[in-house]
Parts: sequence; C-alpha cells; structure tokens
Amino acid sequence: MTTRGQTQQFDKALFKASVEKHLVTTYAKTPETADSRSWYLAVGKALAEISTGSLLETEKQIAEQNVRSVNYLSLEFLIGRLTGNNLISMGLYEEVSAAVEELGLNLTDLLEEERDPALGNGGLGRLAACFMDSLAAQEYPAVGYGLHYEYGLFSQSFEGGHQVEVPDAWRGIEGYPWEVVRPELGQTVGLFGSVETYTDKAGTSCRRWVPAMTVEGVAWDLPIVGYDNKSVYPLRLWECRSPAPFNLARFNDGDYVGAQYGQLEAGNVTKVLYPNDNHDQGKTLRLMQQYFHCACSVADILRRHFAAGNKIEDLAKLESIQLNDTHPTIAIPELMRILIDEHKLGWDAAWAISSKVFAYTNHTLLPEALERWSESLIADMLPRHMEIIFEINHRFMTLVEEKWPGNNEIKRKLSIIEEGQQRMVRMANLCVVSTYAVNGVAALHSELVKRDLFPEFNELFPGRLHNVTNGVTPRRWLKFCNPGLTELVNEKIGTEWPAKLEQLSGLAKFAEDKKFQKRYLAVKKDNKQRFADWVQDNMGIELDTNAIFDVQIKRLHEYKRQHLNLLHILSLYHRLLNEPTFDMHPRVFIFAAKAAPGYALAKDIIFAINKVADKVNNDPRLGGKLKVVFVPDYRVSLAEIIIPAADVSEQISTAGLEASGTGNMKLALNGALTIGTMDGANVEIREEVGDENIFIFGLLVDEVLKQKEEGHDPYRYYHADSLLRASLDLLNTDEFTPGNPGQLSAIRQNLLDGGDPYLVLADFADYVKAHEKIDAEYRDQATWARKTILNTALVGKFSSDRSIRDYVNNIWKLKAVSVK
Ligand code: GPQ
Repeated sequence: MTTRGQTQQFDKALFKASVEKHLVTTYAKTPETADSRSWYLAVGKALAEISTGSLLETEKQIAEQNVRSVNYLSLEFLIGRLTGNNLISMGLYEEVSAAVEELGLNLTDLLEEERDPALGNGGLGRLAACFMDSLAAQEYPAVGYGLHYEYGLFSQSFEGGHQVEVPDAWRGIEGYPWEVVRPELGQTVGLFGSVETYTDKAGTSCRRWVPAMTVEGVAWDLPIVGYDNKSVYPLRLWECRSPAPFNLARFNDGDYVGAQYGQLEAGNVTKVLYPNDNHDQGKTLRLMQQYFHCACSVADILRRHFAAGNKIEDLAKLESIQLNDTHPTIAIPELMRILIDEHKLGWDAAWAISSKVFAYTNHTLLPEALERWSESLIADMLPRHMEIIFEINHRFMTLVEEKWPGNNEIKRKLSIIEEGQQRMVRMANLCVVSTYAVNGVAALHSELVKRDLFPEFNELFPGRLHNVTNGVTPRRWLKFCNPGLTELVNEKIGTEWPAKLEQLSGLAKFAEDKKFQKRYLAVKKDNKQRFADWVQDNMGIELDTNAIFDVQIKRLHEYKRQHLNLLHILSLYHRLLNEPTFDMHPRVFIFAAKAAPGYALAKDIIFAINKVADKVNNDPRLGGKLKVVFVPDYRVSLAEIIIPAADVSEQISTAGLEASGTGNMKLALNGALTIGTMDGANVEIREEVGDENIFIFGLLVDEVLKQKEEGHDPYRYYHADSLLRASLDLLNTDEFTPGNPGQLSAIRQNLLDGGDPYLVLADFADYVKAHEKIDAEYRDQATWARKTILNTALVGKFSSDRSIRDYVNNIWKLKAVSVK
C-alpha cells in the first residue's frame, strides 16, 4: 500500500514493545501461546494508545480555541472495522505492517480478526460514519453522539435458504481495543414520574419534572482519526447502566434477586440495536433508547459549553446539533426543558436559542418510516417533554392561523399532533417547526421533500429547506478497499486524491489509452479473483472471473426491488432453456442483504433467491452461463471486498423512493457501471458520468405517481408480456423447490394479487432491455474499459468531504481548526 508521509511519530521498536506489553498485561498471553486474535487485540490496543493521546490533545486545543462545532446525533454509526482504516489515516500502514512482520505476523491476516462494530442498519448509519471521517479529515470541530449497544445488528446465516438471526456480540469477551471508557463524563437520566408546579425564590410559579427513576449513562469514546492530519475526534457512545447495584430495602428484606431487577431493566436500554431499516415500529424501549441518547448527549454538549467558560446565551453561536433523521428529535424538548426549568429562561428566550441550535436531515419519504409516537406513551415516560411539545404546537398553530386564517384542513395537516383514536406526535413535523435547517440527501429527494412532503412548511419557512447530496469517504471506499486501483491511480495523478477526490477527473484522459485500459481491467480481474476466492472458501461455489459480476448489495426491502432482479434472473433461466437462439455472456448475480426479522415478504425474497441459486449453480443445462450467489451476513467488511469486484451495480428502486443511496456511489467509484432508475443520487451520478456511461431504465417519478393514481394493473403486464409471464409462473412450480410447489409463490402473489405496490411489473420489460444492452457492451472490452474508467474518473463529487463542506457552508457555518 502506497502512503504519504506519516502523521504520527512512529518508533518501531517502541511500538513492538507496546504490542508485546499489551499481549501480556491486557490479554494474558505470551508470544508463544498467543493466537492470531490475541495478537490483533494487542496491536489494536497499542495503536489505540496513540490515537487516545491525540484525541485528548484535540479536545484540549478545540476547547481552548472555543470555536463553533457541530454535534452529530445519530442512533446509528455503522463504522465498520477501525484498525485498517485508522492505520491509513495515521499514515502508519506500511510501518505497522513491517513492525508486525518482525513479530512473525502478517498484518492482512491480523486485520481479518477484527469483528465489524455493526452499530447501524444500513445507509443511514453508514452515512454517519462517512461523515465523521470527513469531519476529522477536514478538521471541522465535531463530536459524534450515539449509543453503545451491547449487541449490534444481528449476524445472518442461512438454514435451508431461510434467514436465521444470531445476536452480534461485537465487542467479544475481551472488549473492543479501540474504545476507551470515560467515567468522568457520566450522566444521570430521569424517566417517568410527574410534573409539579412550585414557586421559586422570586415568587414566580414554575414547572419541574420529578422523575420516578433514574439510570446512568456511561461514555465510551471511539477515535475518529483525521486523514493526514493530527486531529482525532470522539465518537461518543452512551451505555446505559443502573444507578445503584441494589435496591437496599428489598435486599434487606431478603429478596436478593428481586433487588437487582431494576438494574437488569436499566441495563436493557442499550442492550440491542433495533434491526429496522426504513420502518418505524413504535416500541416503548425504542423511545427510551432515543431519550437516553438525547439526554446524555445534550447534557454533554452543555458540559463542554460551560467548561469552556461560555454563557448559556451563547449556545447557538457555538454549537449546532444535527439530527440524523427524527430518531433524536426528543433532544429538542429536552434542551427547551433544561433552558426553561433549569436555567430559568423564559419561553421566548429559550426558543430563540433552541431553534437556532438544531438542524434536521430527512432520509426518507416512505410513510411507514416517518416516526410517530403515541402521545400517551410520551406523556407517561417524559411528562414534562410532552407539555413542551404541546406548547411548541400551540404557538405553531397560531402561526398557521395567521398565514391561513380559518383553514382547519391545513392545521390538521401540519399539526405536530395528529388527531385520531389515539393522538400521535409527528416527529418530522416537530423537527421542521423547531430547527433552523432541514435537508434532504440528494437533489431529487430534496425537491420531493419540498414538493410532496412539506409543501406548506416550505411556504411558511422560506429558505429553511436545503439539499445536501450524500457522499462516501474515499479513504475507506477506494484507498483502503481497493489497493490495486489505488496504486494505478497514484501512478497517473499522484497521491493527493484521497483528500481531493475531484482530482480523479485527471484519469479521464486515459480512458481511451489501450495500455491503461488493460491495466485497469487487470486490477478489476484481480479484485474479482479475490472475491471469487472468498466465495469458494466460505460458500463452496466456484466463480469464473470472465463472467460479468452483477451486484446488488443493500438492505432487503420491497422498494429496493431485489425481486425485480430475481425476475430478470428467472427470465434468463427461462430463455437459456427455451430459446434455442438465445445467447448471453456468462453472468454472476451477487446479492447480499439482511431482512428485518419481522419482515415476512423480505424473508421470502431471500429464500427464493437462495433456492434459485441452488438450482442454477448446479444445472448443467445452463452451461455455466448463470450463477447466483447470496452472500450471507452482509456487513461493511464484506462490502469492502464485493465493491472492488463489481462490474455492474444494481440501483433499481421504484423512482421517488430511494432518498439517495450511497452504495451506488461506492460502486461507481470502483468502476462498476450502474443499471438504475431515475431515483435518488442515481440522477446525479448520470449527470456526472454522462448518459452513455450508465444504464438508465424505468418509470420516472411523475410517471410512477400517475400510474398509481390511475390504478396500476399488474395483470395487464402479465398478460401482455410472455417473458414476464413465464418468469413469474416459474415461482408457482417446484422447479427450485423440488417436491414442494408453492414455496415461492408468495412473491408472485404479492405482485399479481397484492397490487404490485412497487411497480415491479411496470418496469420489468425496460429493465430486461437495459440488461441486454449491458450484455452487448461488455463483450466489447475496449468500450467497457472506457466506460468503467470514466465512472471512476467522474464521480469525485460523491466524496463525503464535499457533502460535509456543503453542510459547513450552507448550514453549520464552521471554521476548520488545525490541531498542532
Ligand atoms: N435510510 Cl429513513 C436508511 O438507511 N435507514 C432509514 O431508516 C432511513 C433511510 C437511508 C436511505 O434509504 C438511503 O436512500 C440514503 O442514502 C441513506 O439513508 C443515507 O441518507
């Protein structure tokens, strides 16, 4: 791996000694008895020693300069393995590789010992991780605040083709070497209880919350190492513990076990990450997680503010709080409560601060993902917060009345409180009313937020709604995961691009260069081989690297339409067996996806793909032209080997439903050509790479809306298109489930009789055509090489460094602080 100058002082002998010391004192192994995992842990600890020092120094210098910073609040940070990436950011990859070699170890093997901290579900959590990386790389002062889940997203395996979920104890028994506990930052958090009125010394009548119980928040810091600089920012994760080990009264009553129940329950708050993506479940424990997260984080922000000698009145000048979706919305009434009840500010003074502190990012238009909490649940758990929400709404309704006098329809629509059988609090509405900036995550999505989701809010609060197109960190998603391409790029345009991704455009002039094309394709081939080896070793399936590697990796969701991909595979299967003149270039369809445990149809789709895979991978009649691989347990570290190996990137959501997508960016950056709808950031990828270097198909947003309005009739497509009919009907046979017909028919049923809510059938024919074009163009390797090179060259816009600069310039207004 080629690197730049190291950013840390590095003494190899000292480092080796530190590794050996940790091996013995922290992990109780001798060099003779240590296995690979113990060595990895010891290396991780020795490195964390360096980064923790820098973290404290960064904290100190930023506090001294007392500059404006952003606090990124997110229930999810899908950071992936830290060791390899931090080594790259520290500029120590080669040095440490050499040092461990002298200890008789291989760095690549050691890195494989690390478990992924899977503290997120998918795109939303991964975005938060890329953003922390880009904040640190560009030295914009920031703290990430999240939860220290004991169990992250479940690990997935397959039994007979069915998804099986296993708890993910990501820290292992020894703990995670990169994290450090900060007991001095602990917080106490109240829950339940009541609100009382009292008269203060000045004779004013005041309200205050008297919680019925408290729990303790323990802070764990993970180091976010700035690329090529000396800054290390904290990702601060809160763990919930119970305040006292025993209920003494009950303990003395002899109820030894019962006395510890409180502790068991409090310990449960951060026990496990909810495994839902783009779906709201409304569980009490989830609300408790959200409040616990917000209470600890807001208190810590205020602690830092006051520790730096500031007054409460200056909060909005110095701190911005970014809400990653509505999950941390309860931070808004929490800050209002503290300002009013504890700092004794009047409502207007408190609101003047709070409404200039918070900003909100919307990540979806899907109605089932928009969070609503029942008023009674909030009133029970957080009675004072519910009062404050009512007051915010009351004042907001006055504003609506001024703007649209007498219009109850609009009031009903915009109100934070939704009337009905049981009243609900609409968290997105609360956010739009209470923040100084709201943004969508891609140009198209932000337009739809304005046009369809919040049109009246846009009229009421002109200028509040923004767009910030998502991005991905080029450090992890090119430099680290694709060393072959990195070396080639370095040779052509130098080594500054990981911090200045627009420089990749310098590759465009080599797109027609035969020698460069050959080398670029050779790198791709090596990456395909690396992945093929992984599949052989872990799944026992042999792959031919001359085949097209066609990749769809993302959460399993109907709107993402893995079943459209499946129908296309079935159509190829049908044609190979029934059309004597049909020919195709060999293709491997690669899937990886977790389904939410309660999402039945998503699980049916996984099962169906696995069953089809079993059959086609072993059917000699297909002549090896068709393979299907469903890689189990999709996670960041798997993405790191699949993405560099991809030829084709499947981004096939129903137009208007994928807010942005970020996998689309990673795949294009690594030279996969996109087959995609005009959805999310696909639209902007097309703008950058040009229409001839992407395969666009399917209905446009407004065509989707029109078709839904007019009433989509799936049977019309079924009867009109014989290939579609043959493909769908295969699901009703026992072709893939010998002796058990009907095991796959739920999908067909959903598409035909369930109304095909995501318009799979409407887009099928155009999708098939786009795939035929891919097949033809891949056979002309010079053409393909040009297109794939241009994809890498022209997607510099999608660096998360650019996204962060957009936030900084348009929303947060931060200045960089260079740590000395
Ligand atoms: N996203 Cl609301 C998630 O990953 N989980 C969620 O619960 C919600 C959104 C995604 C969204 O589907 C993608 O289109 C985005 O690229 C991603 O957030 C980051 O903005």
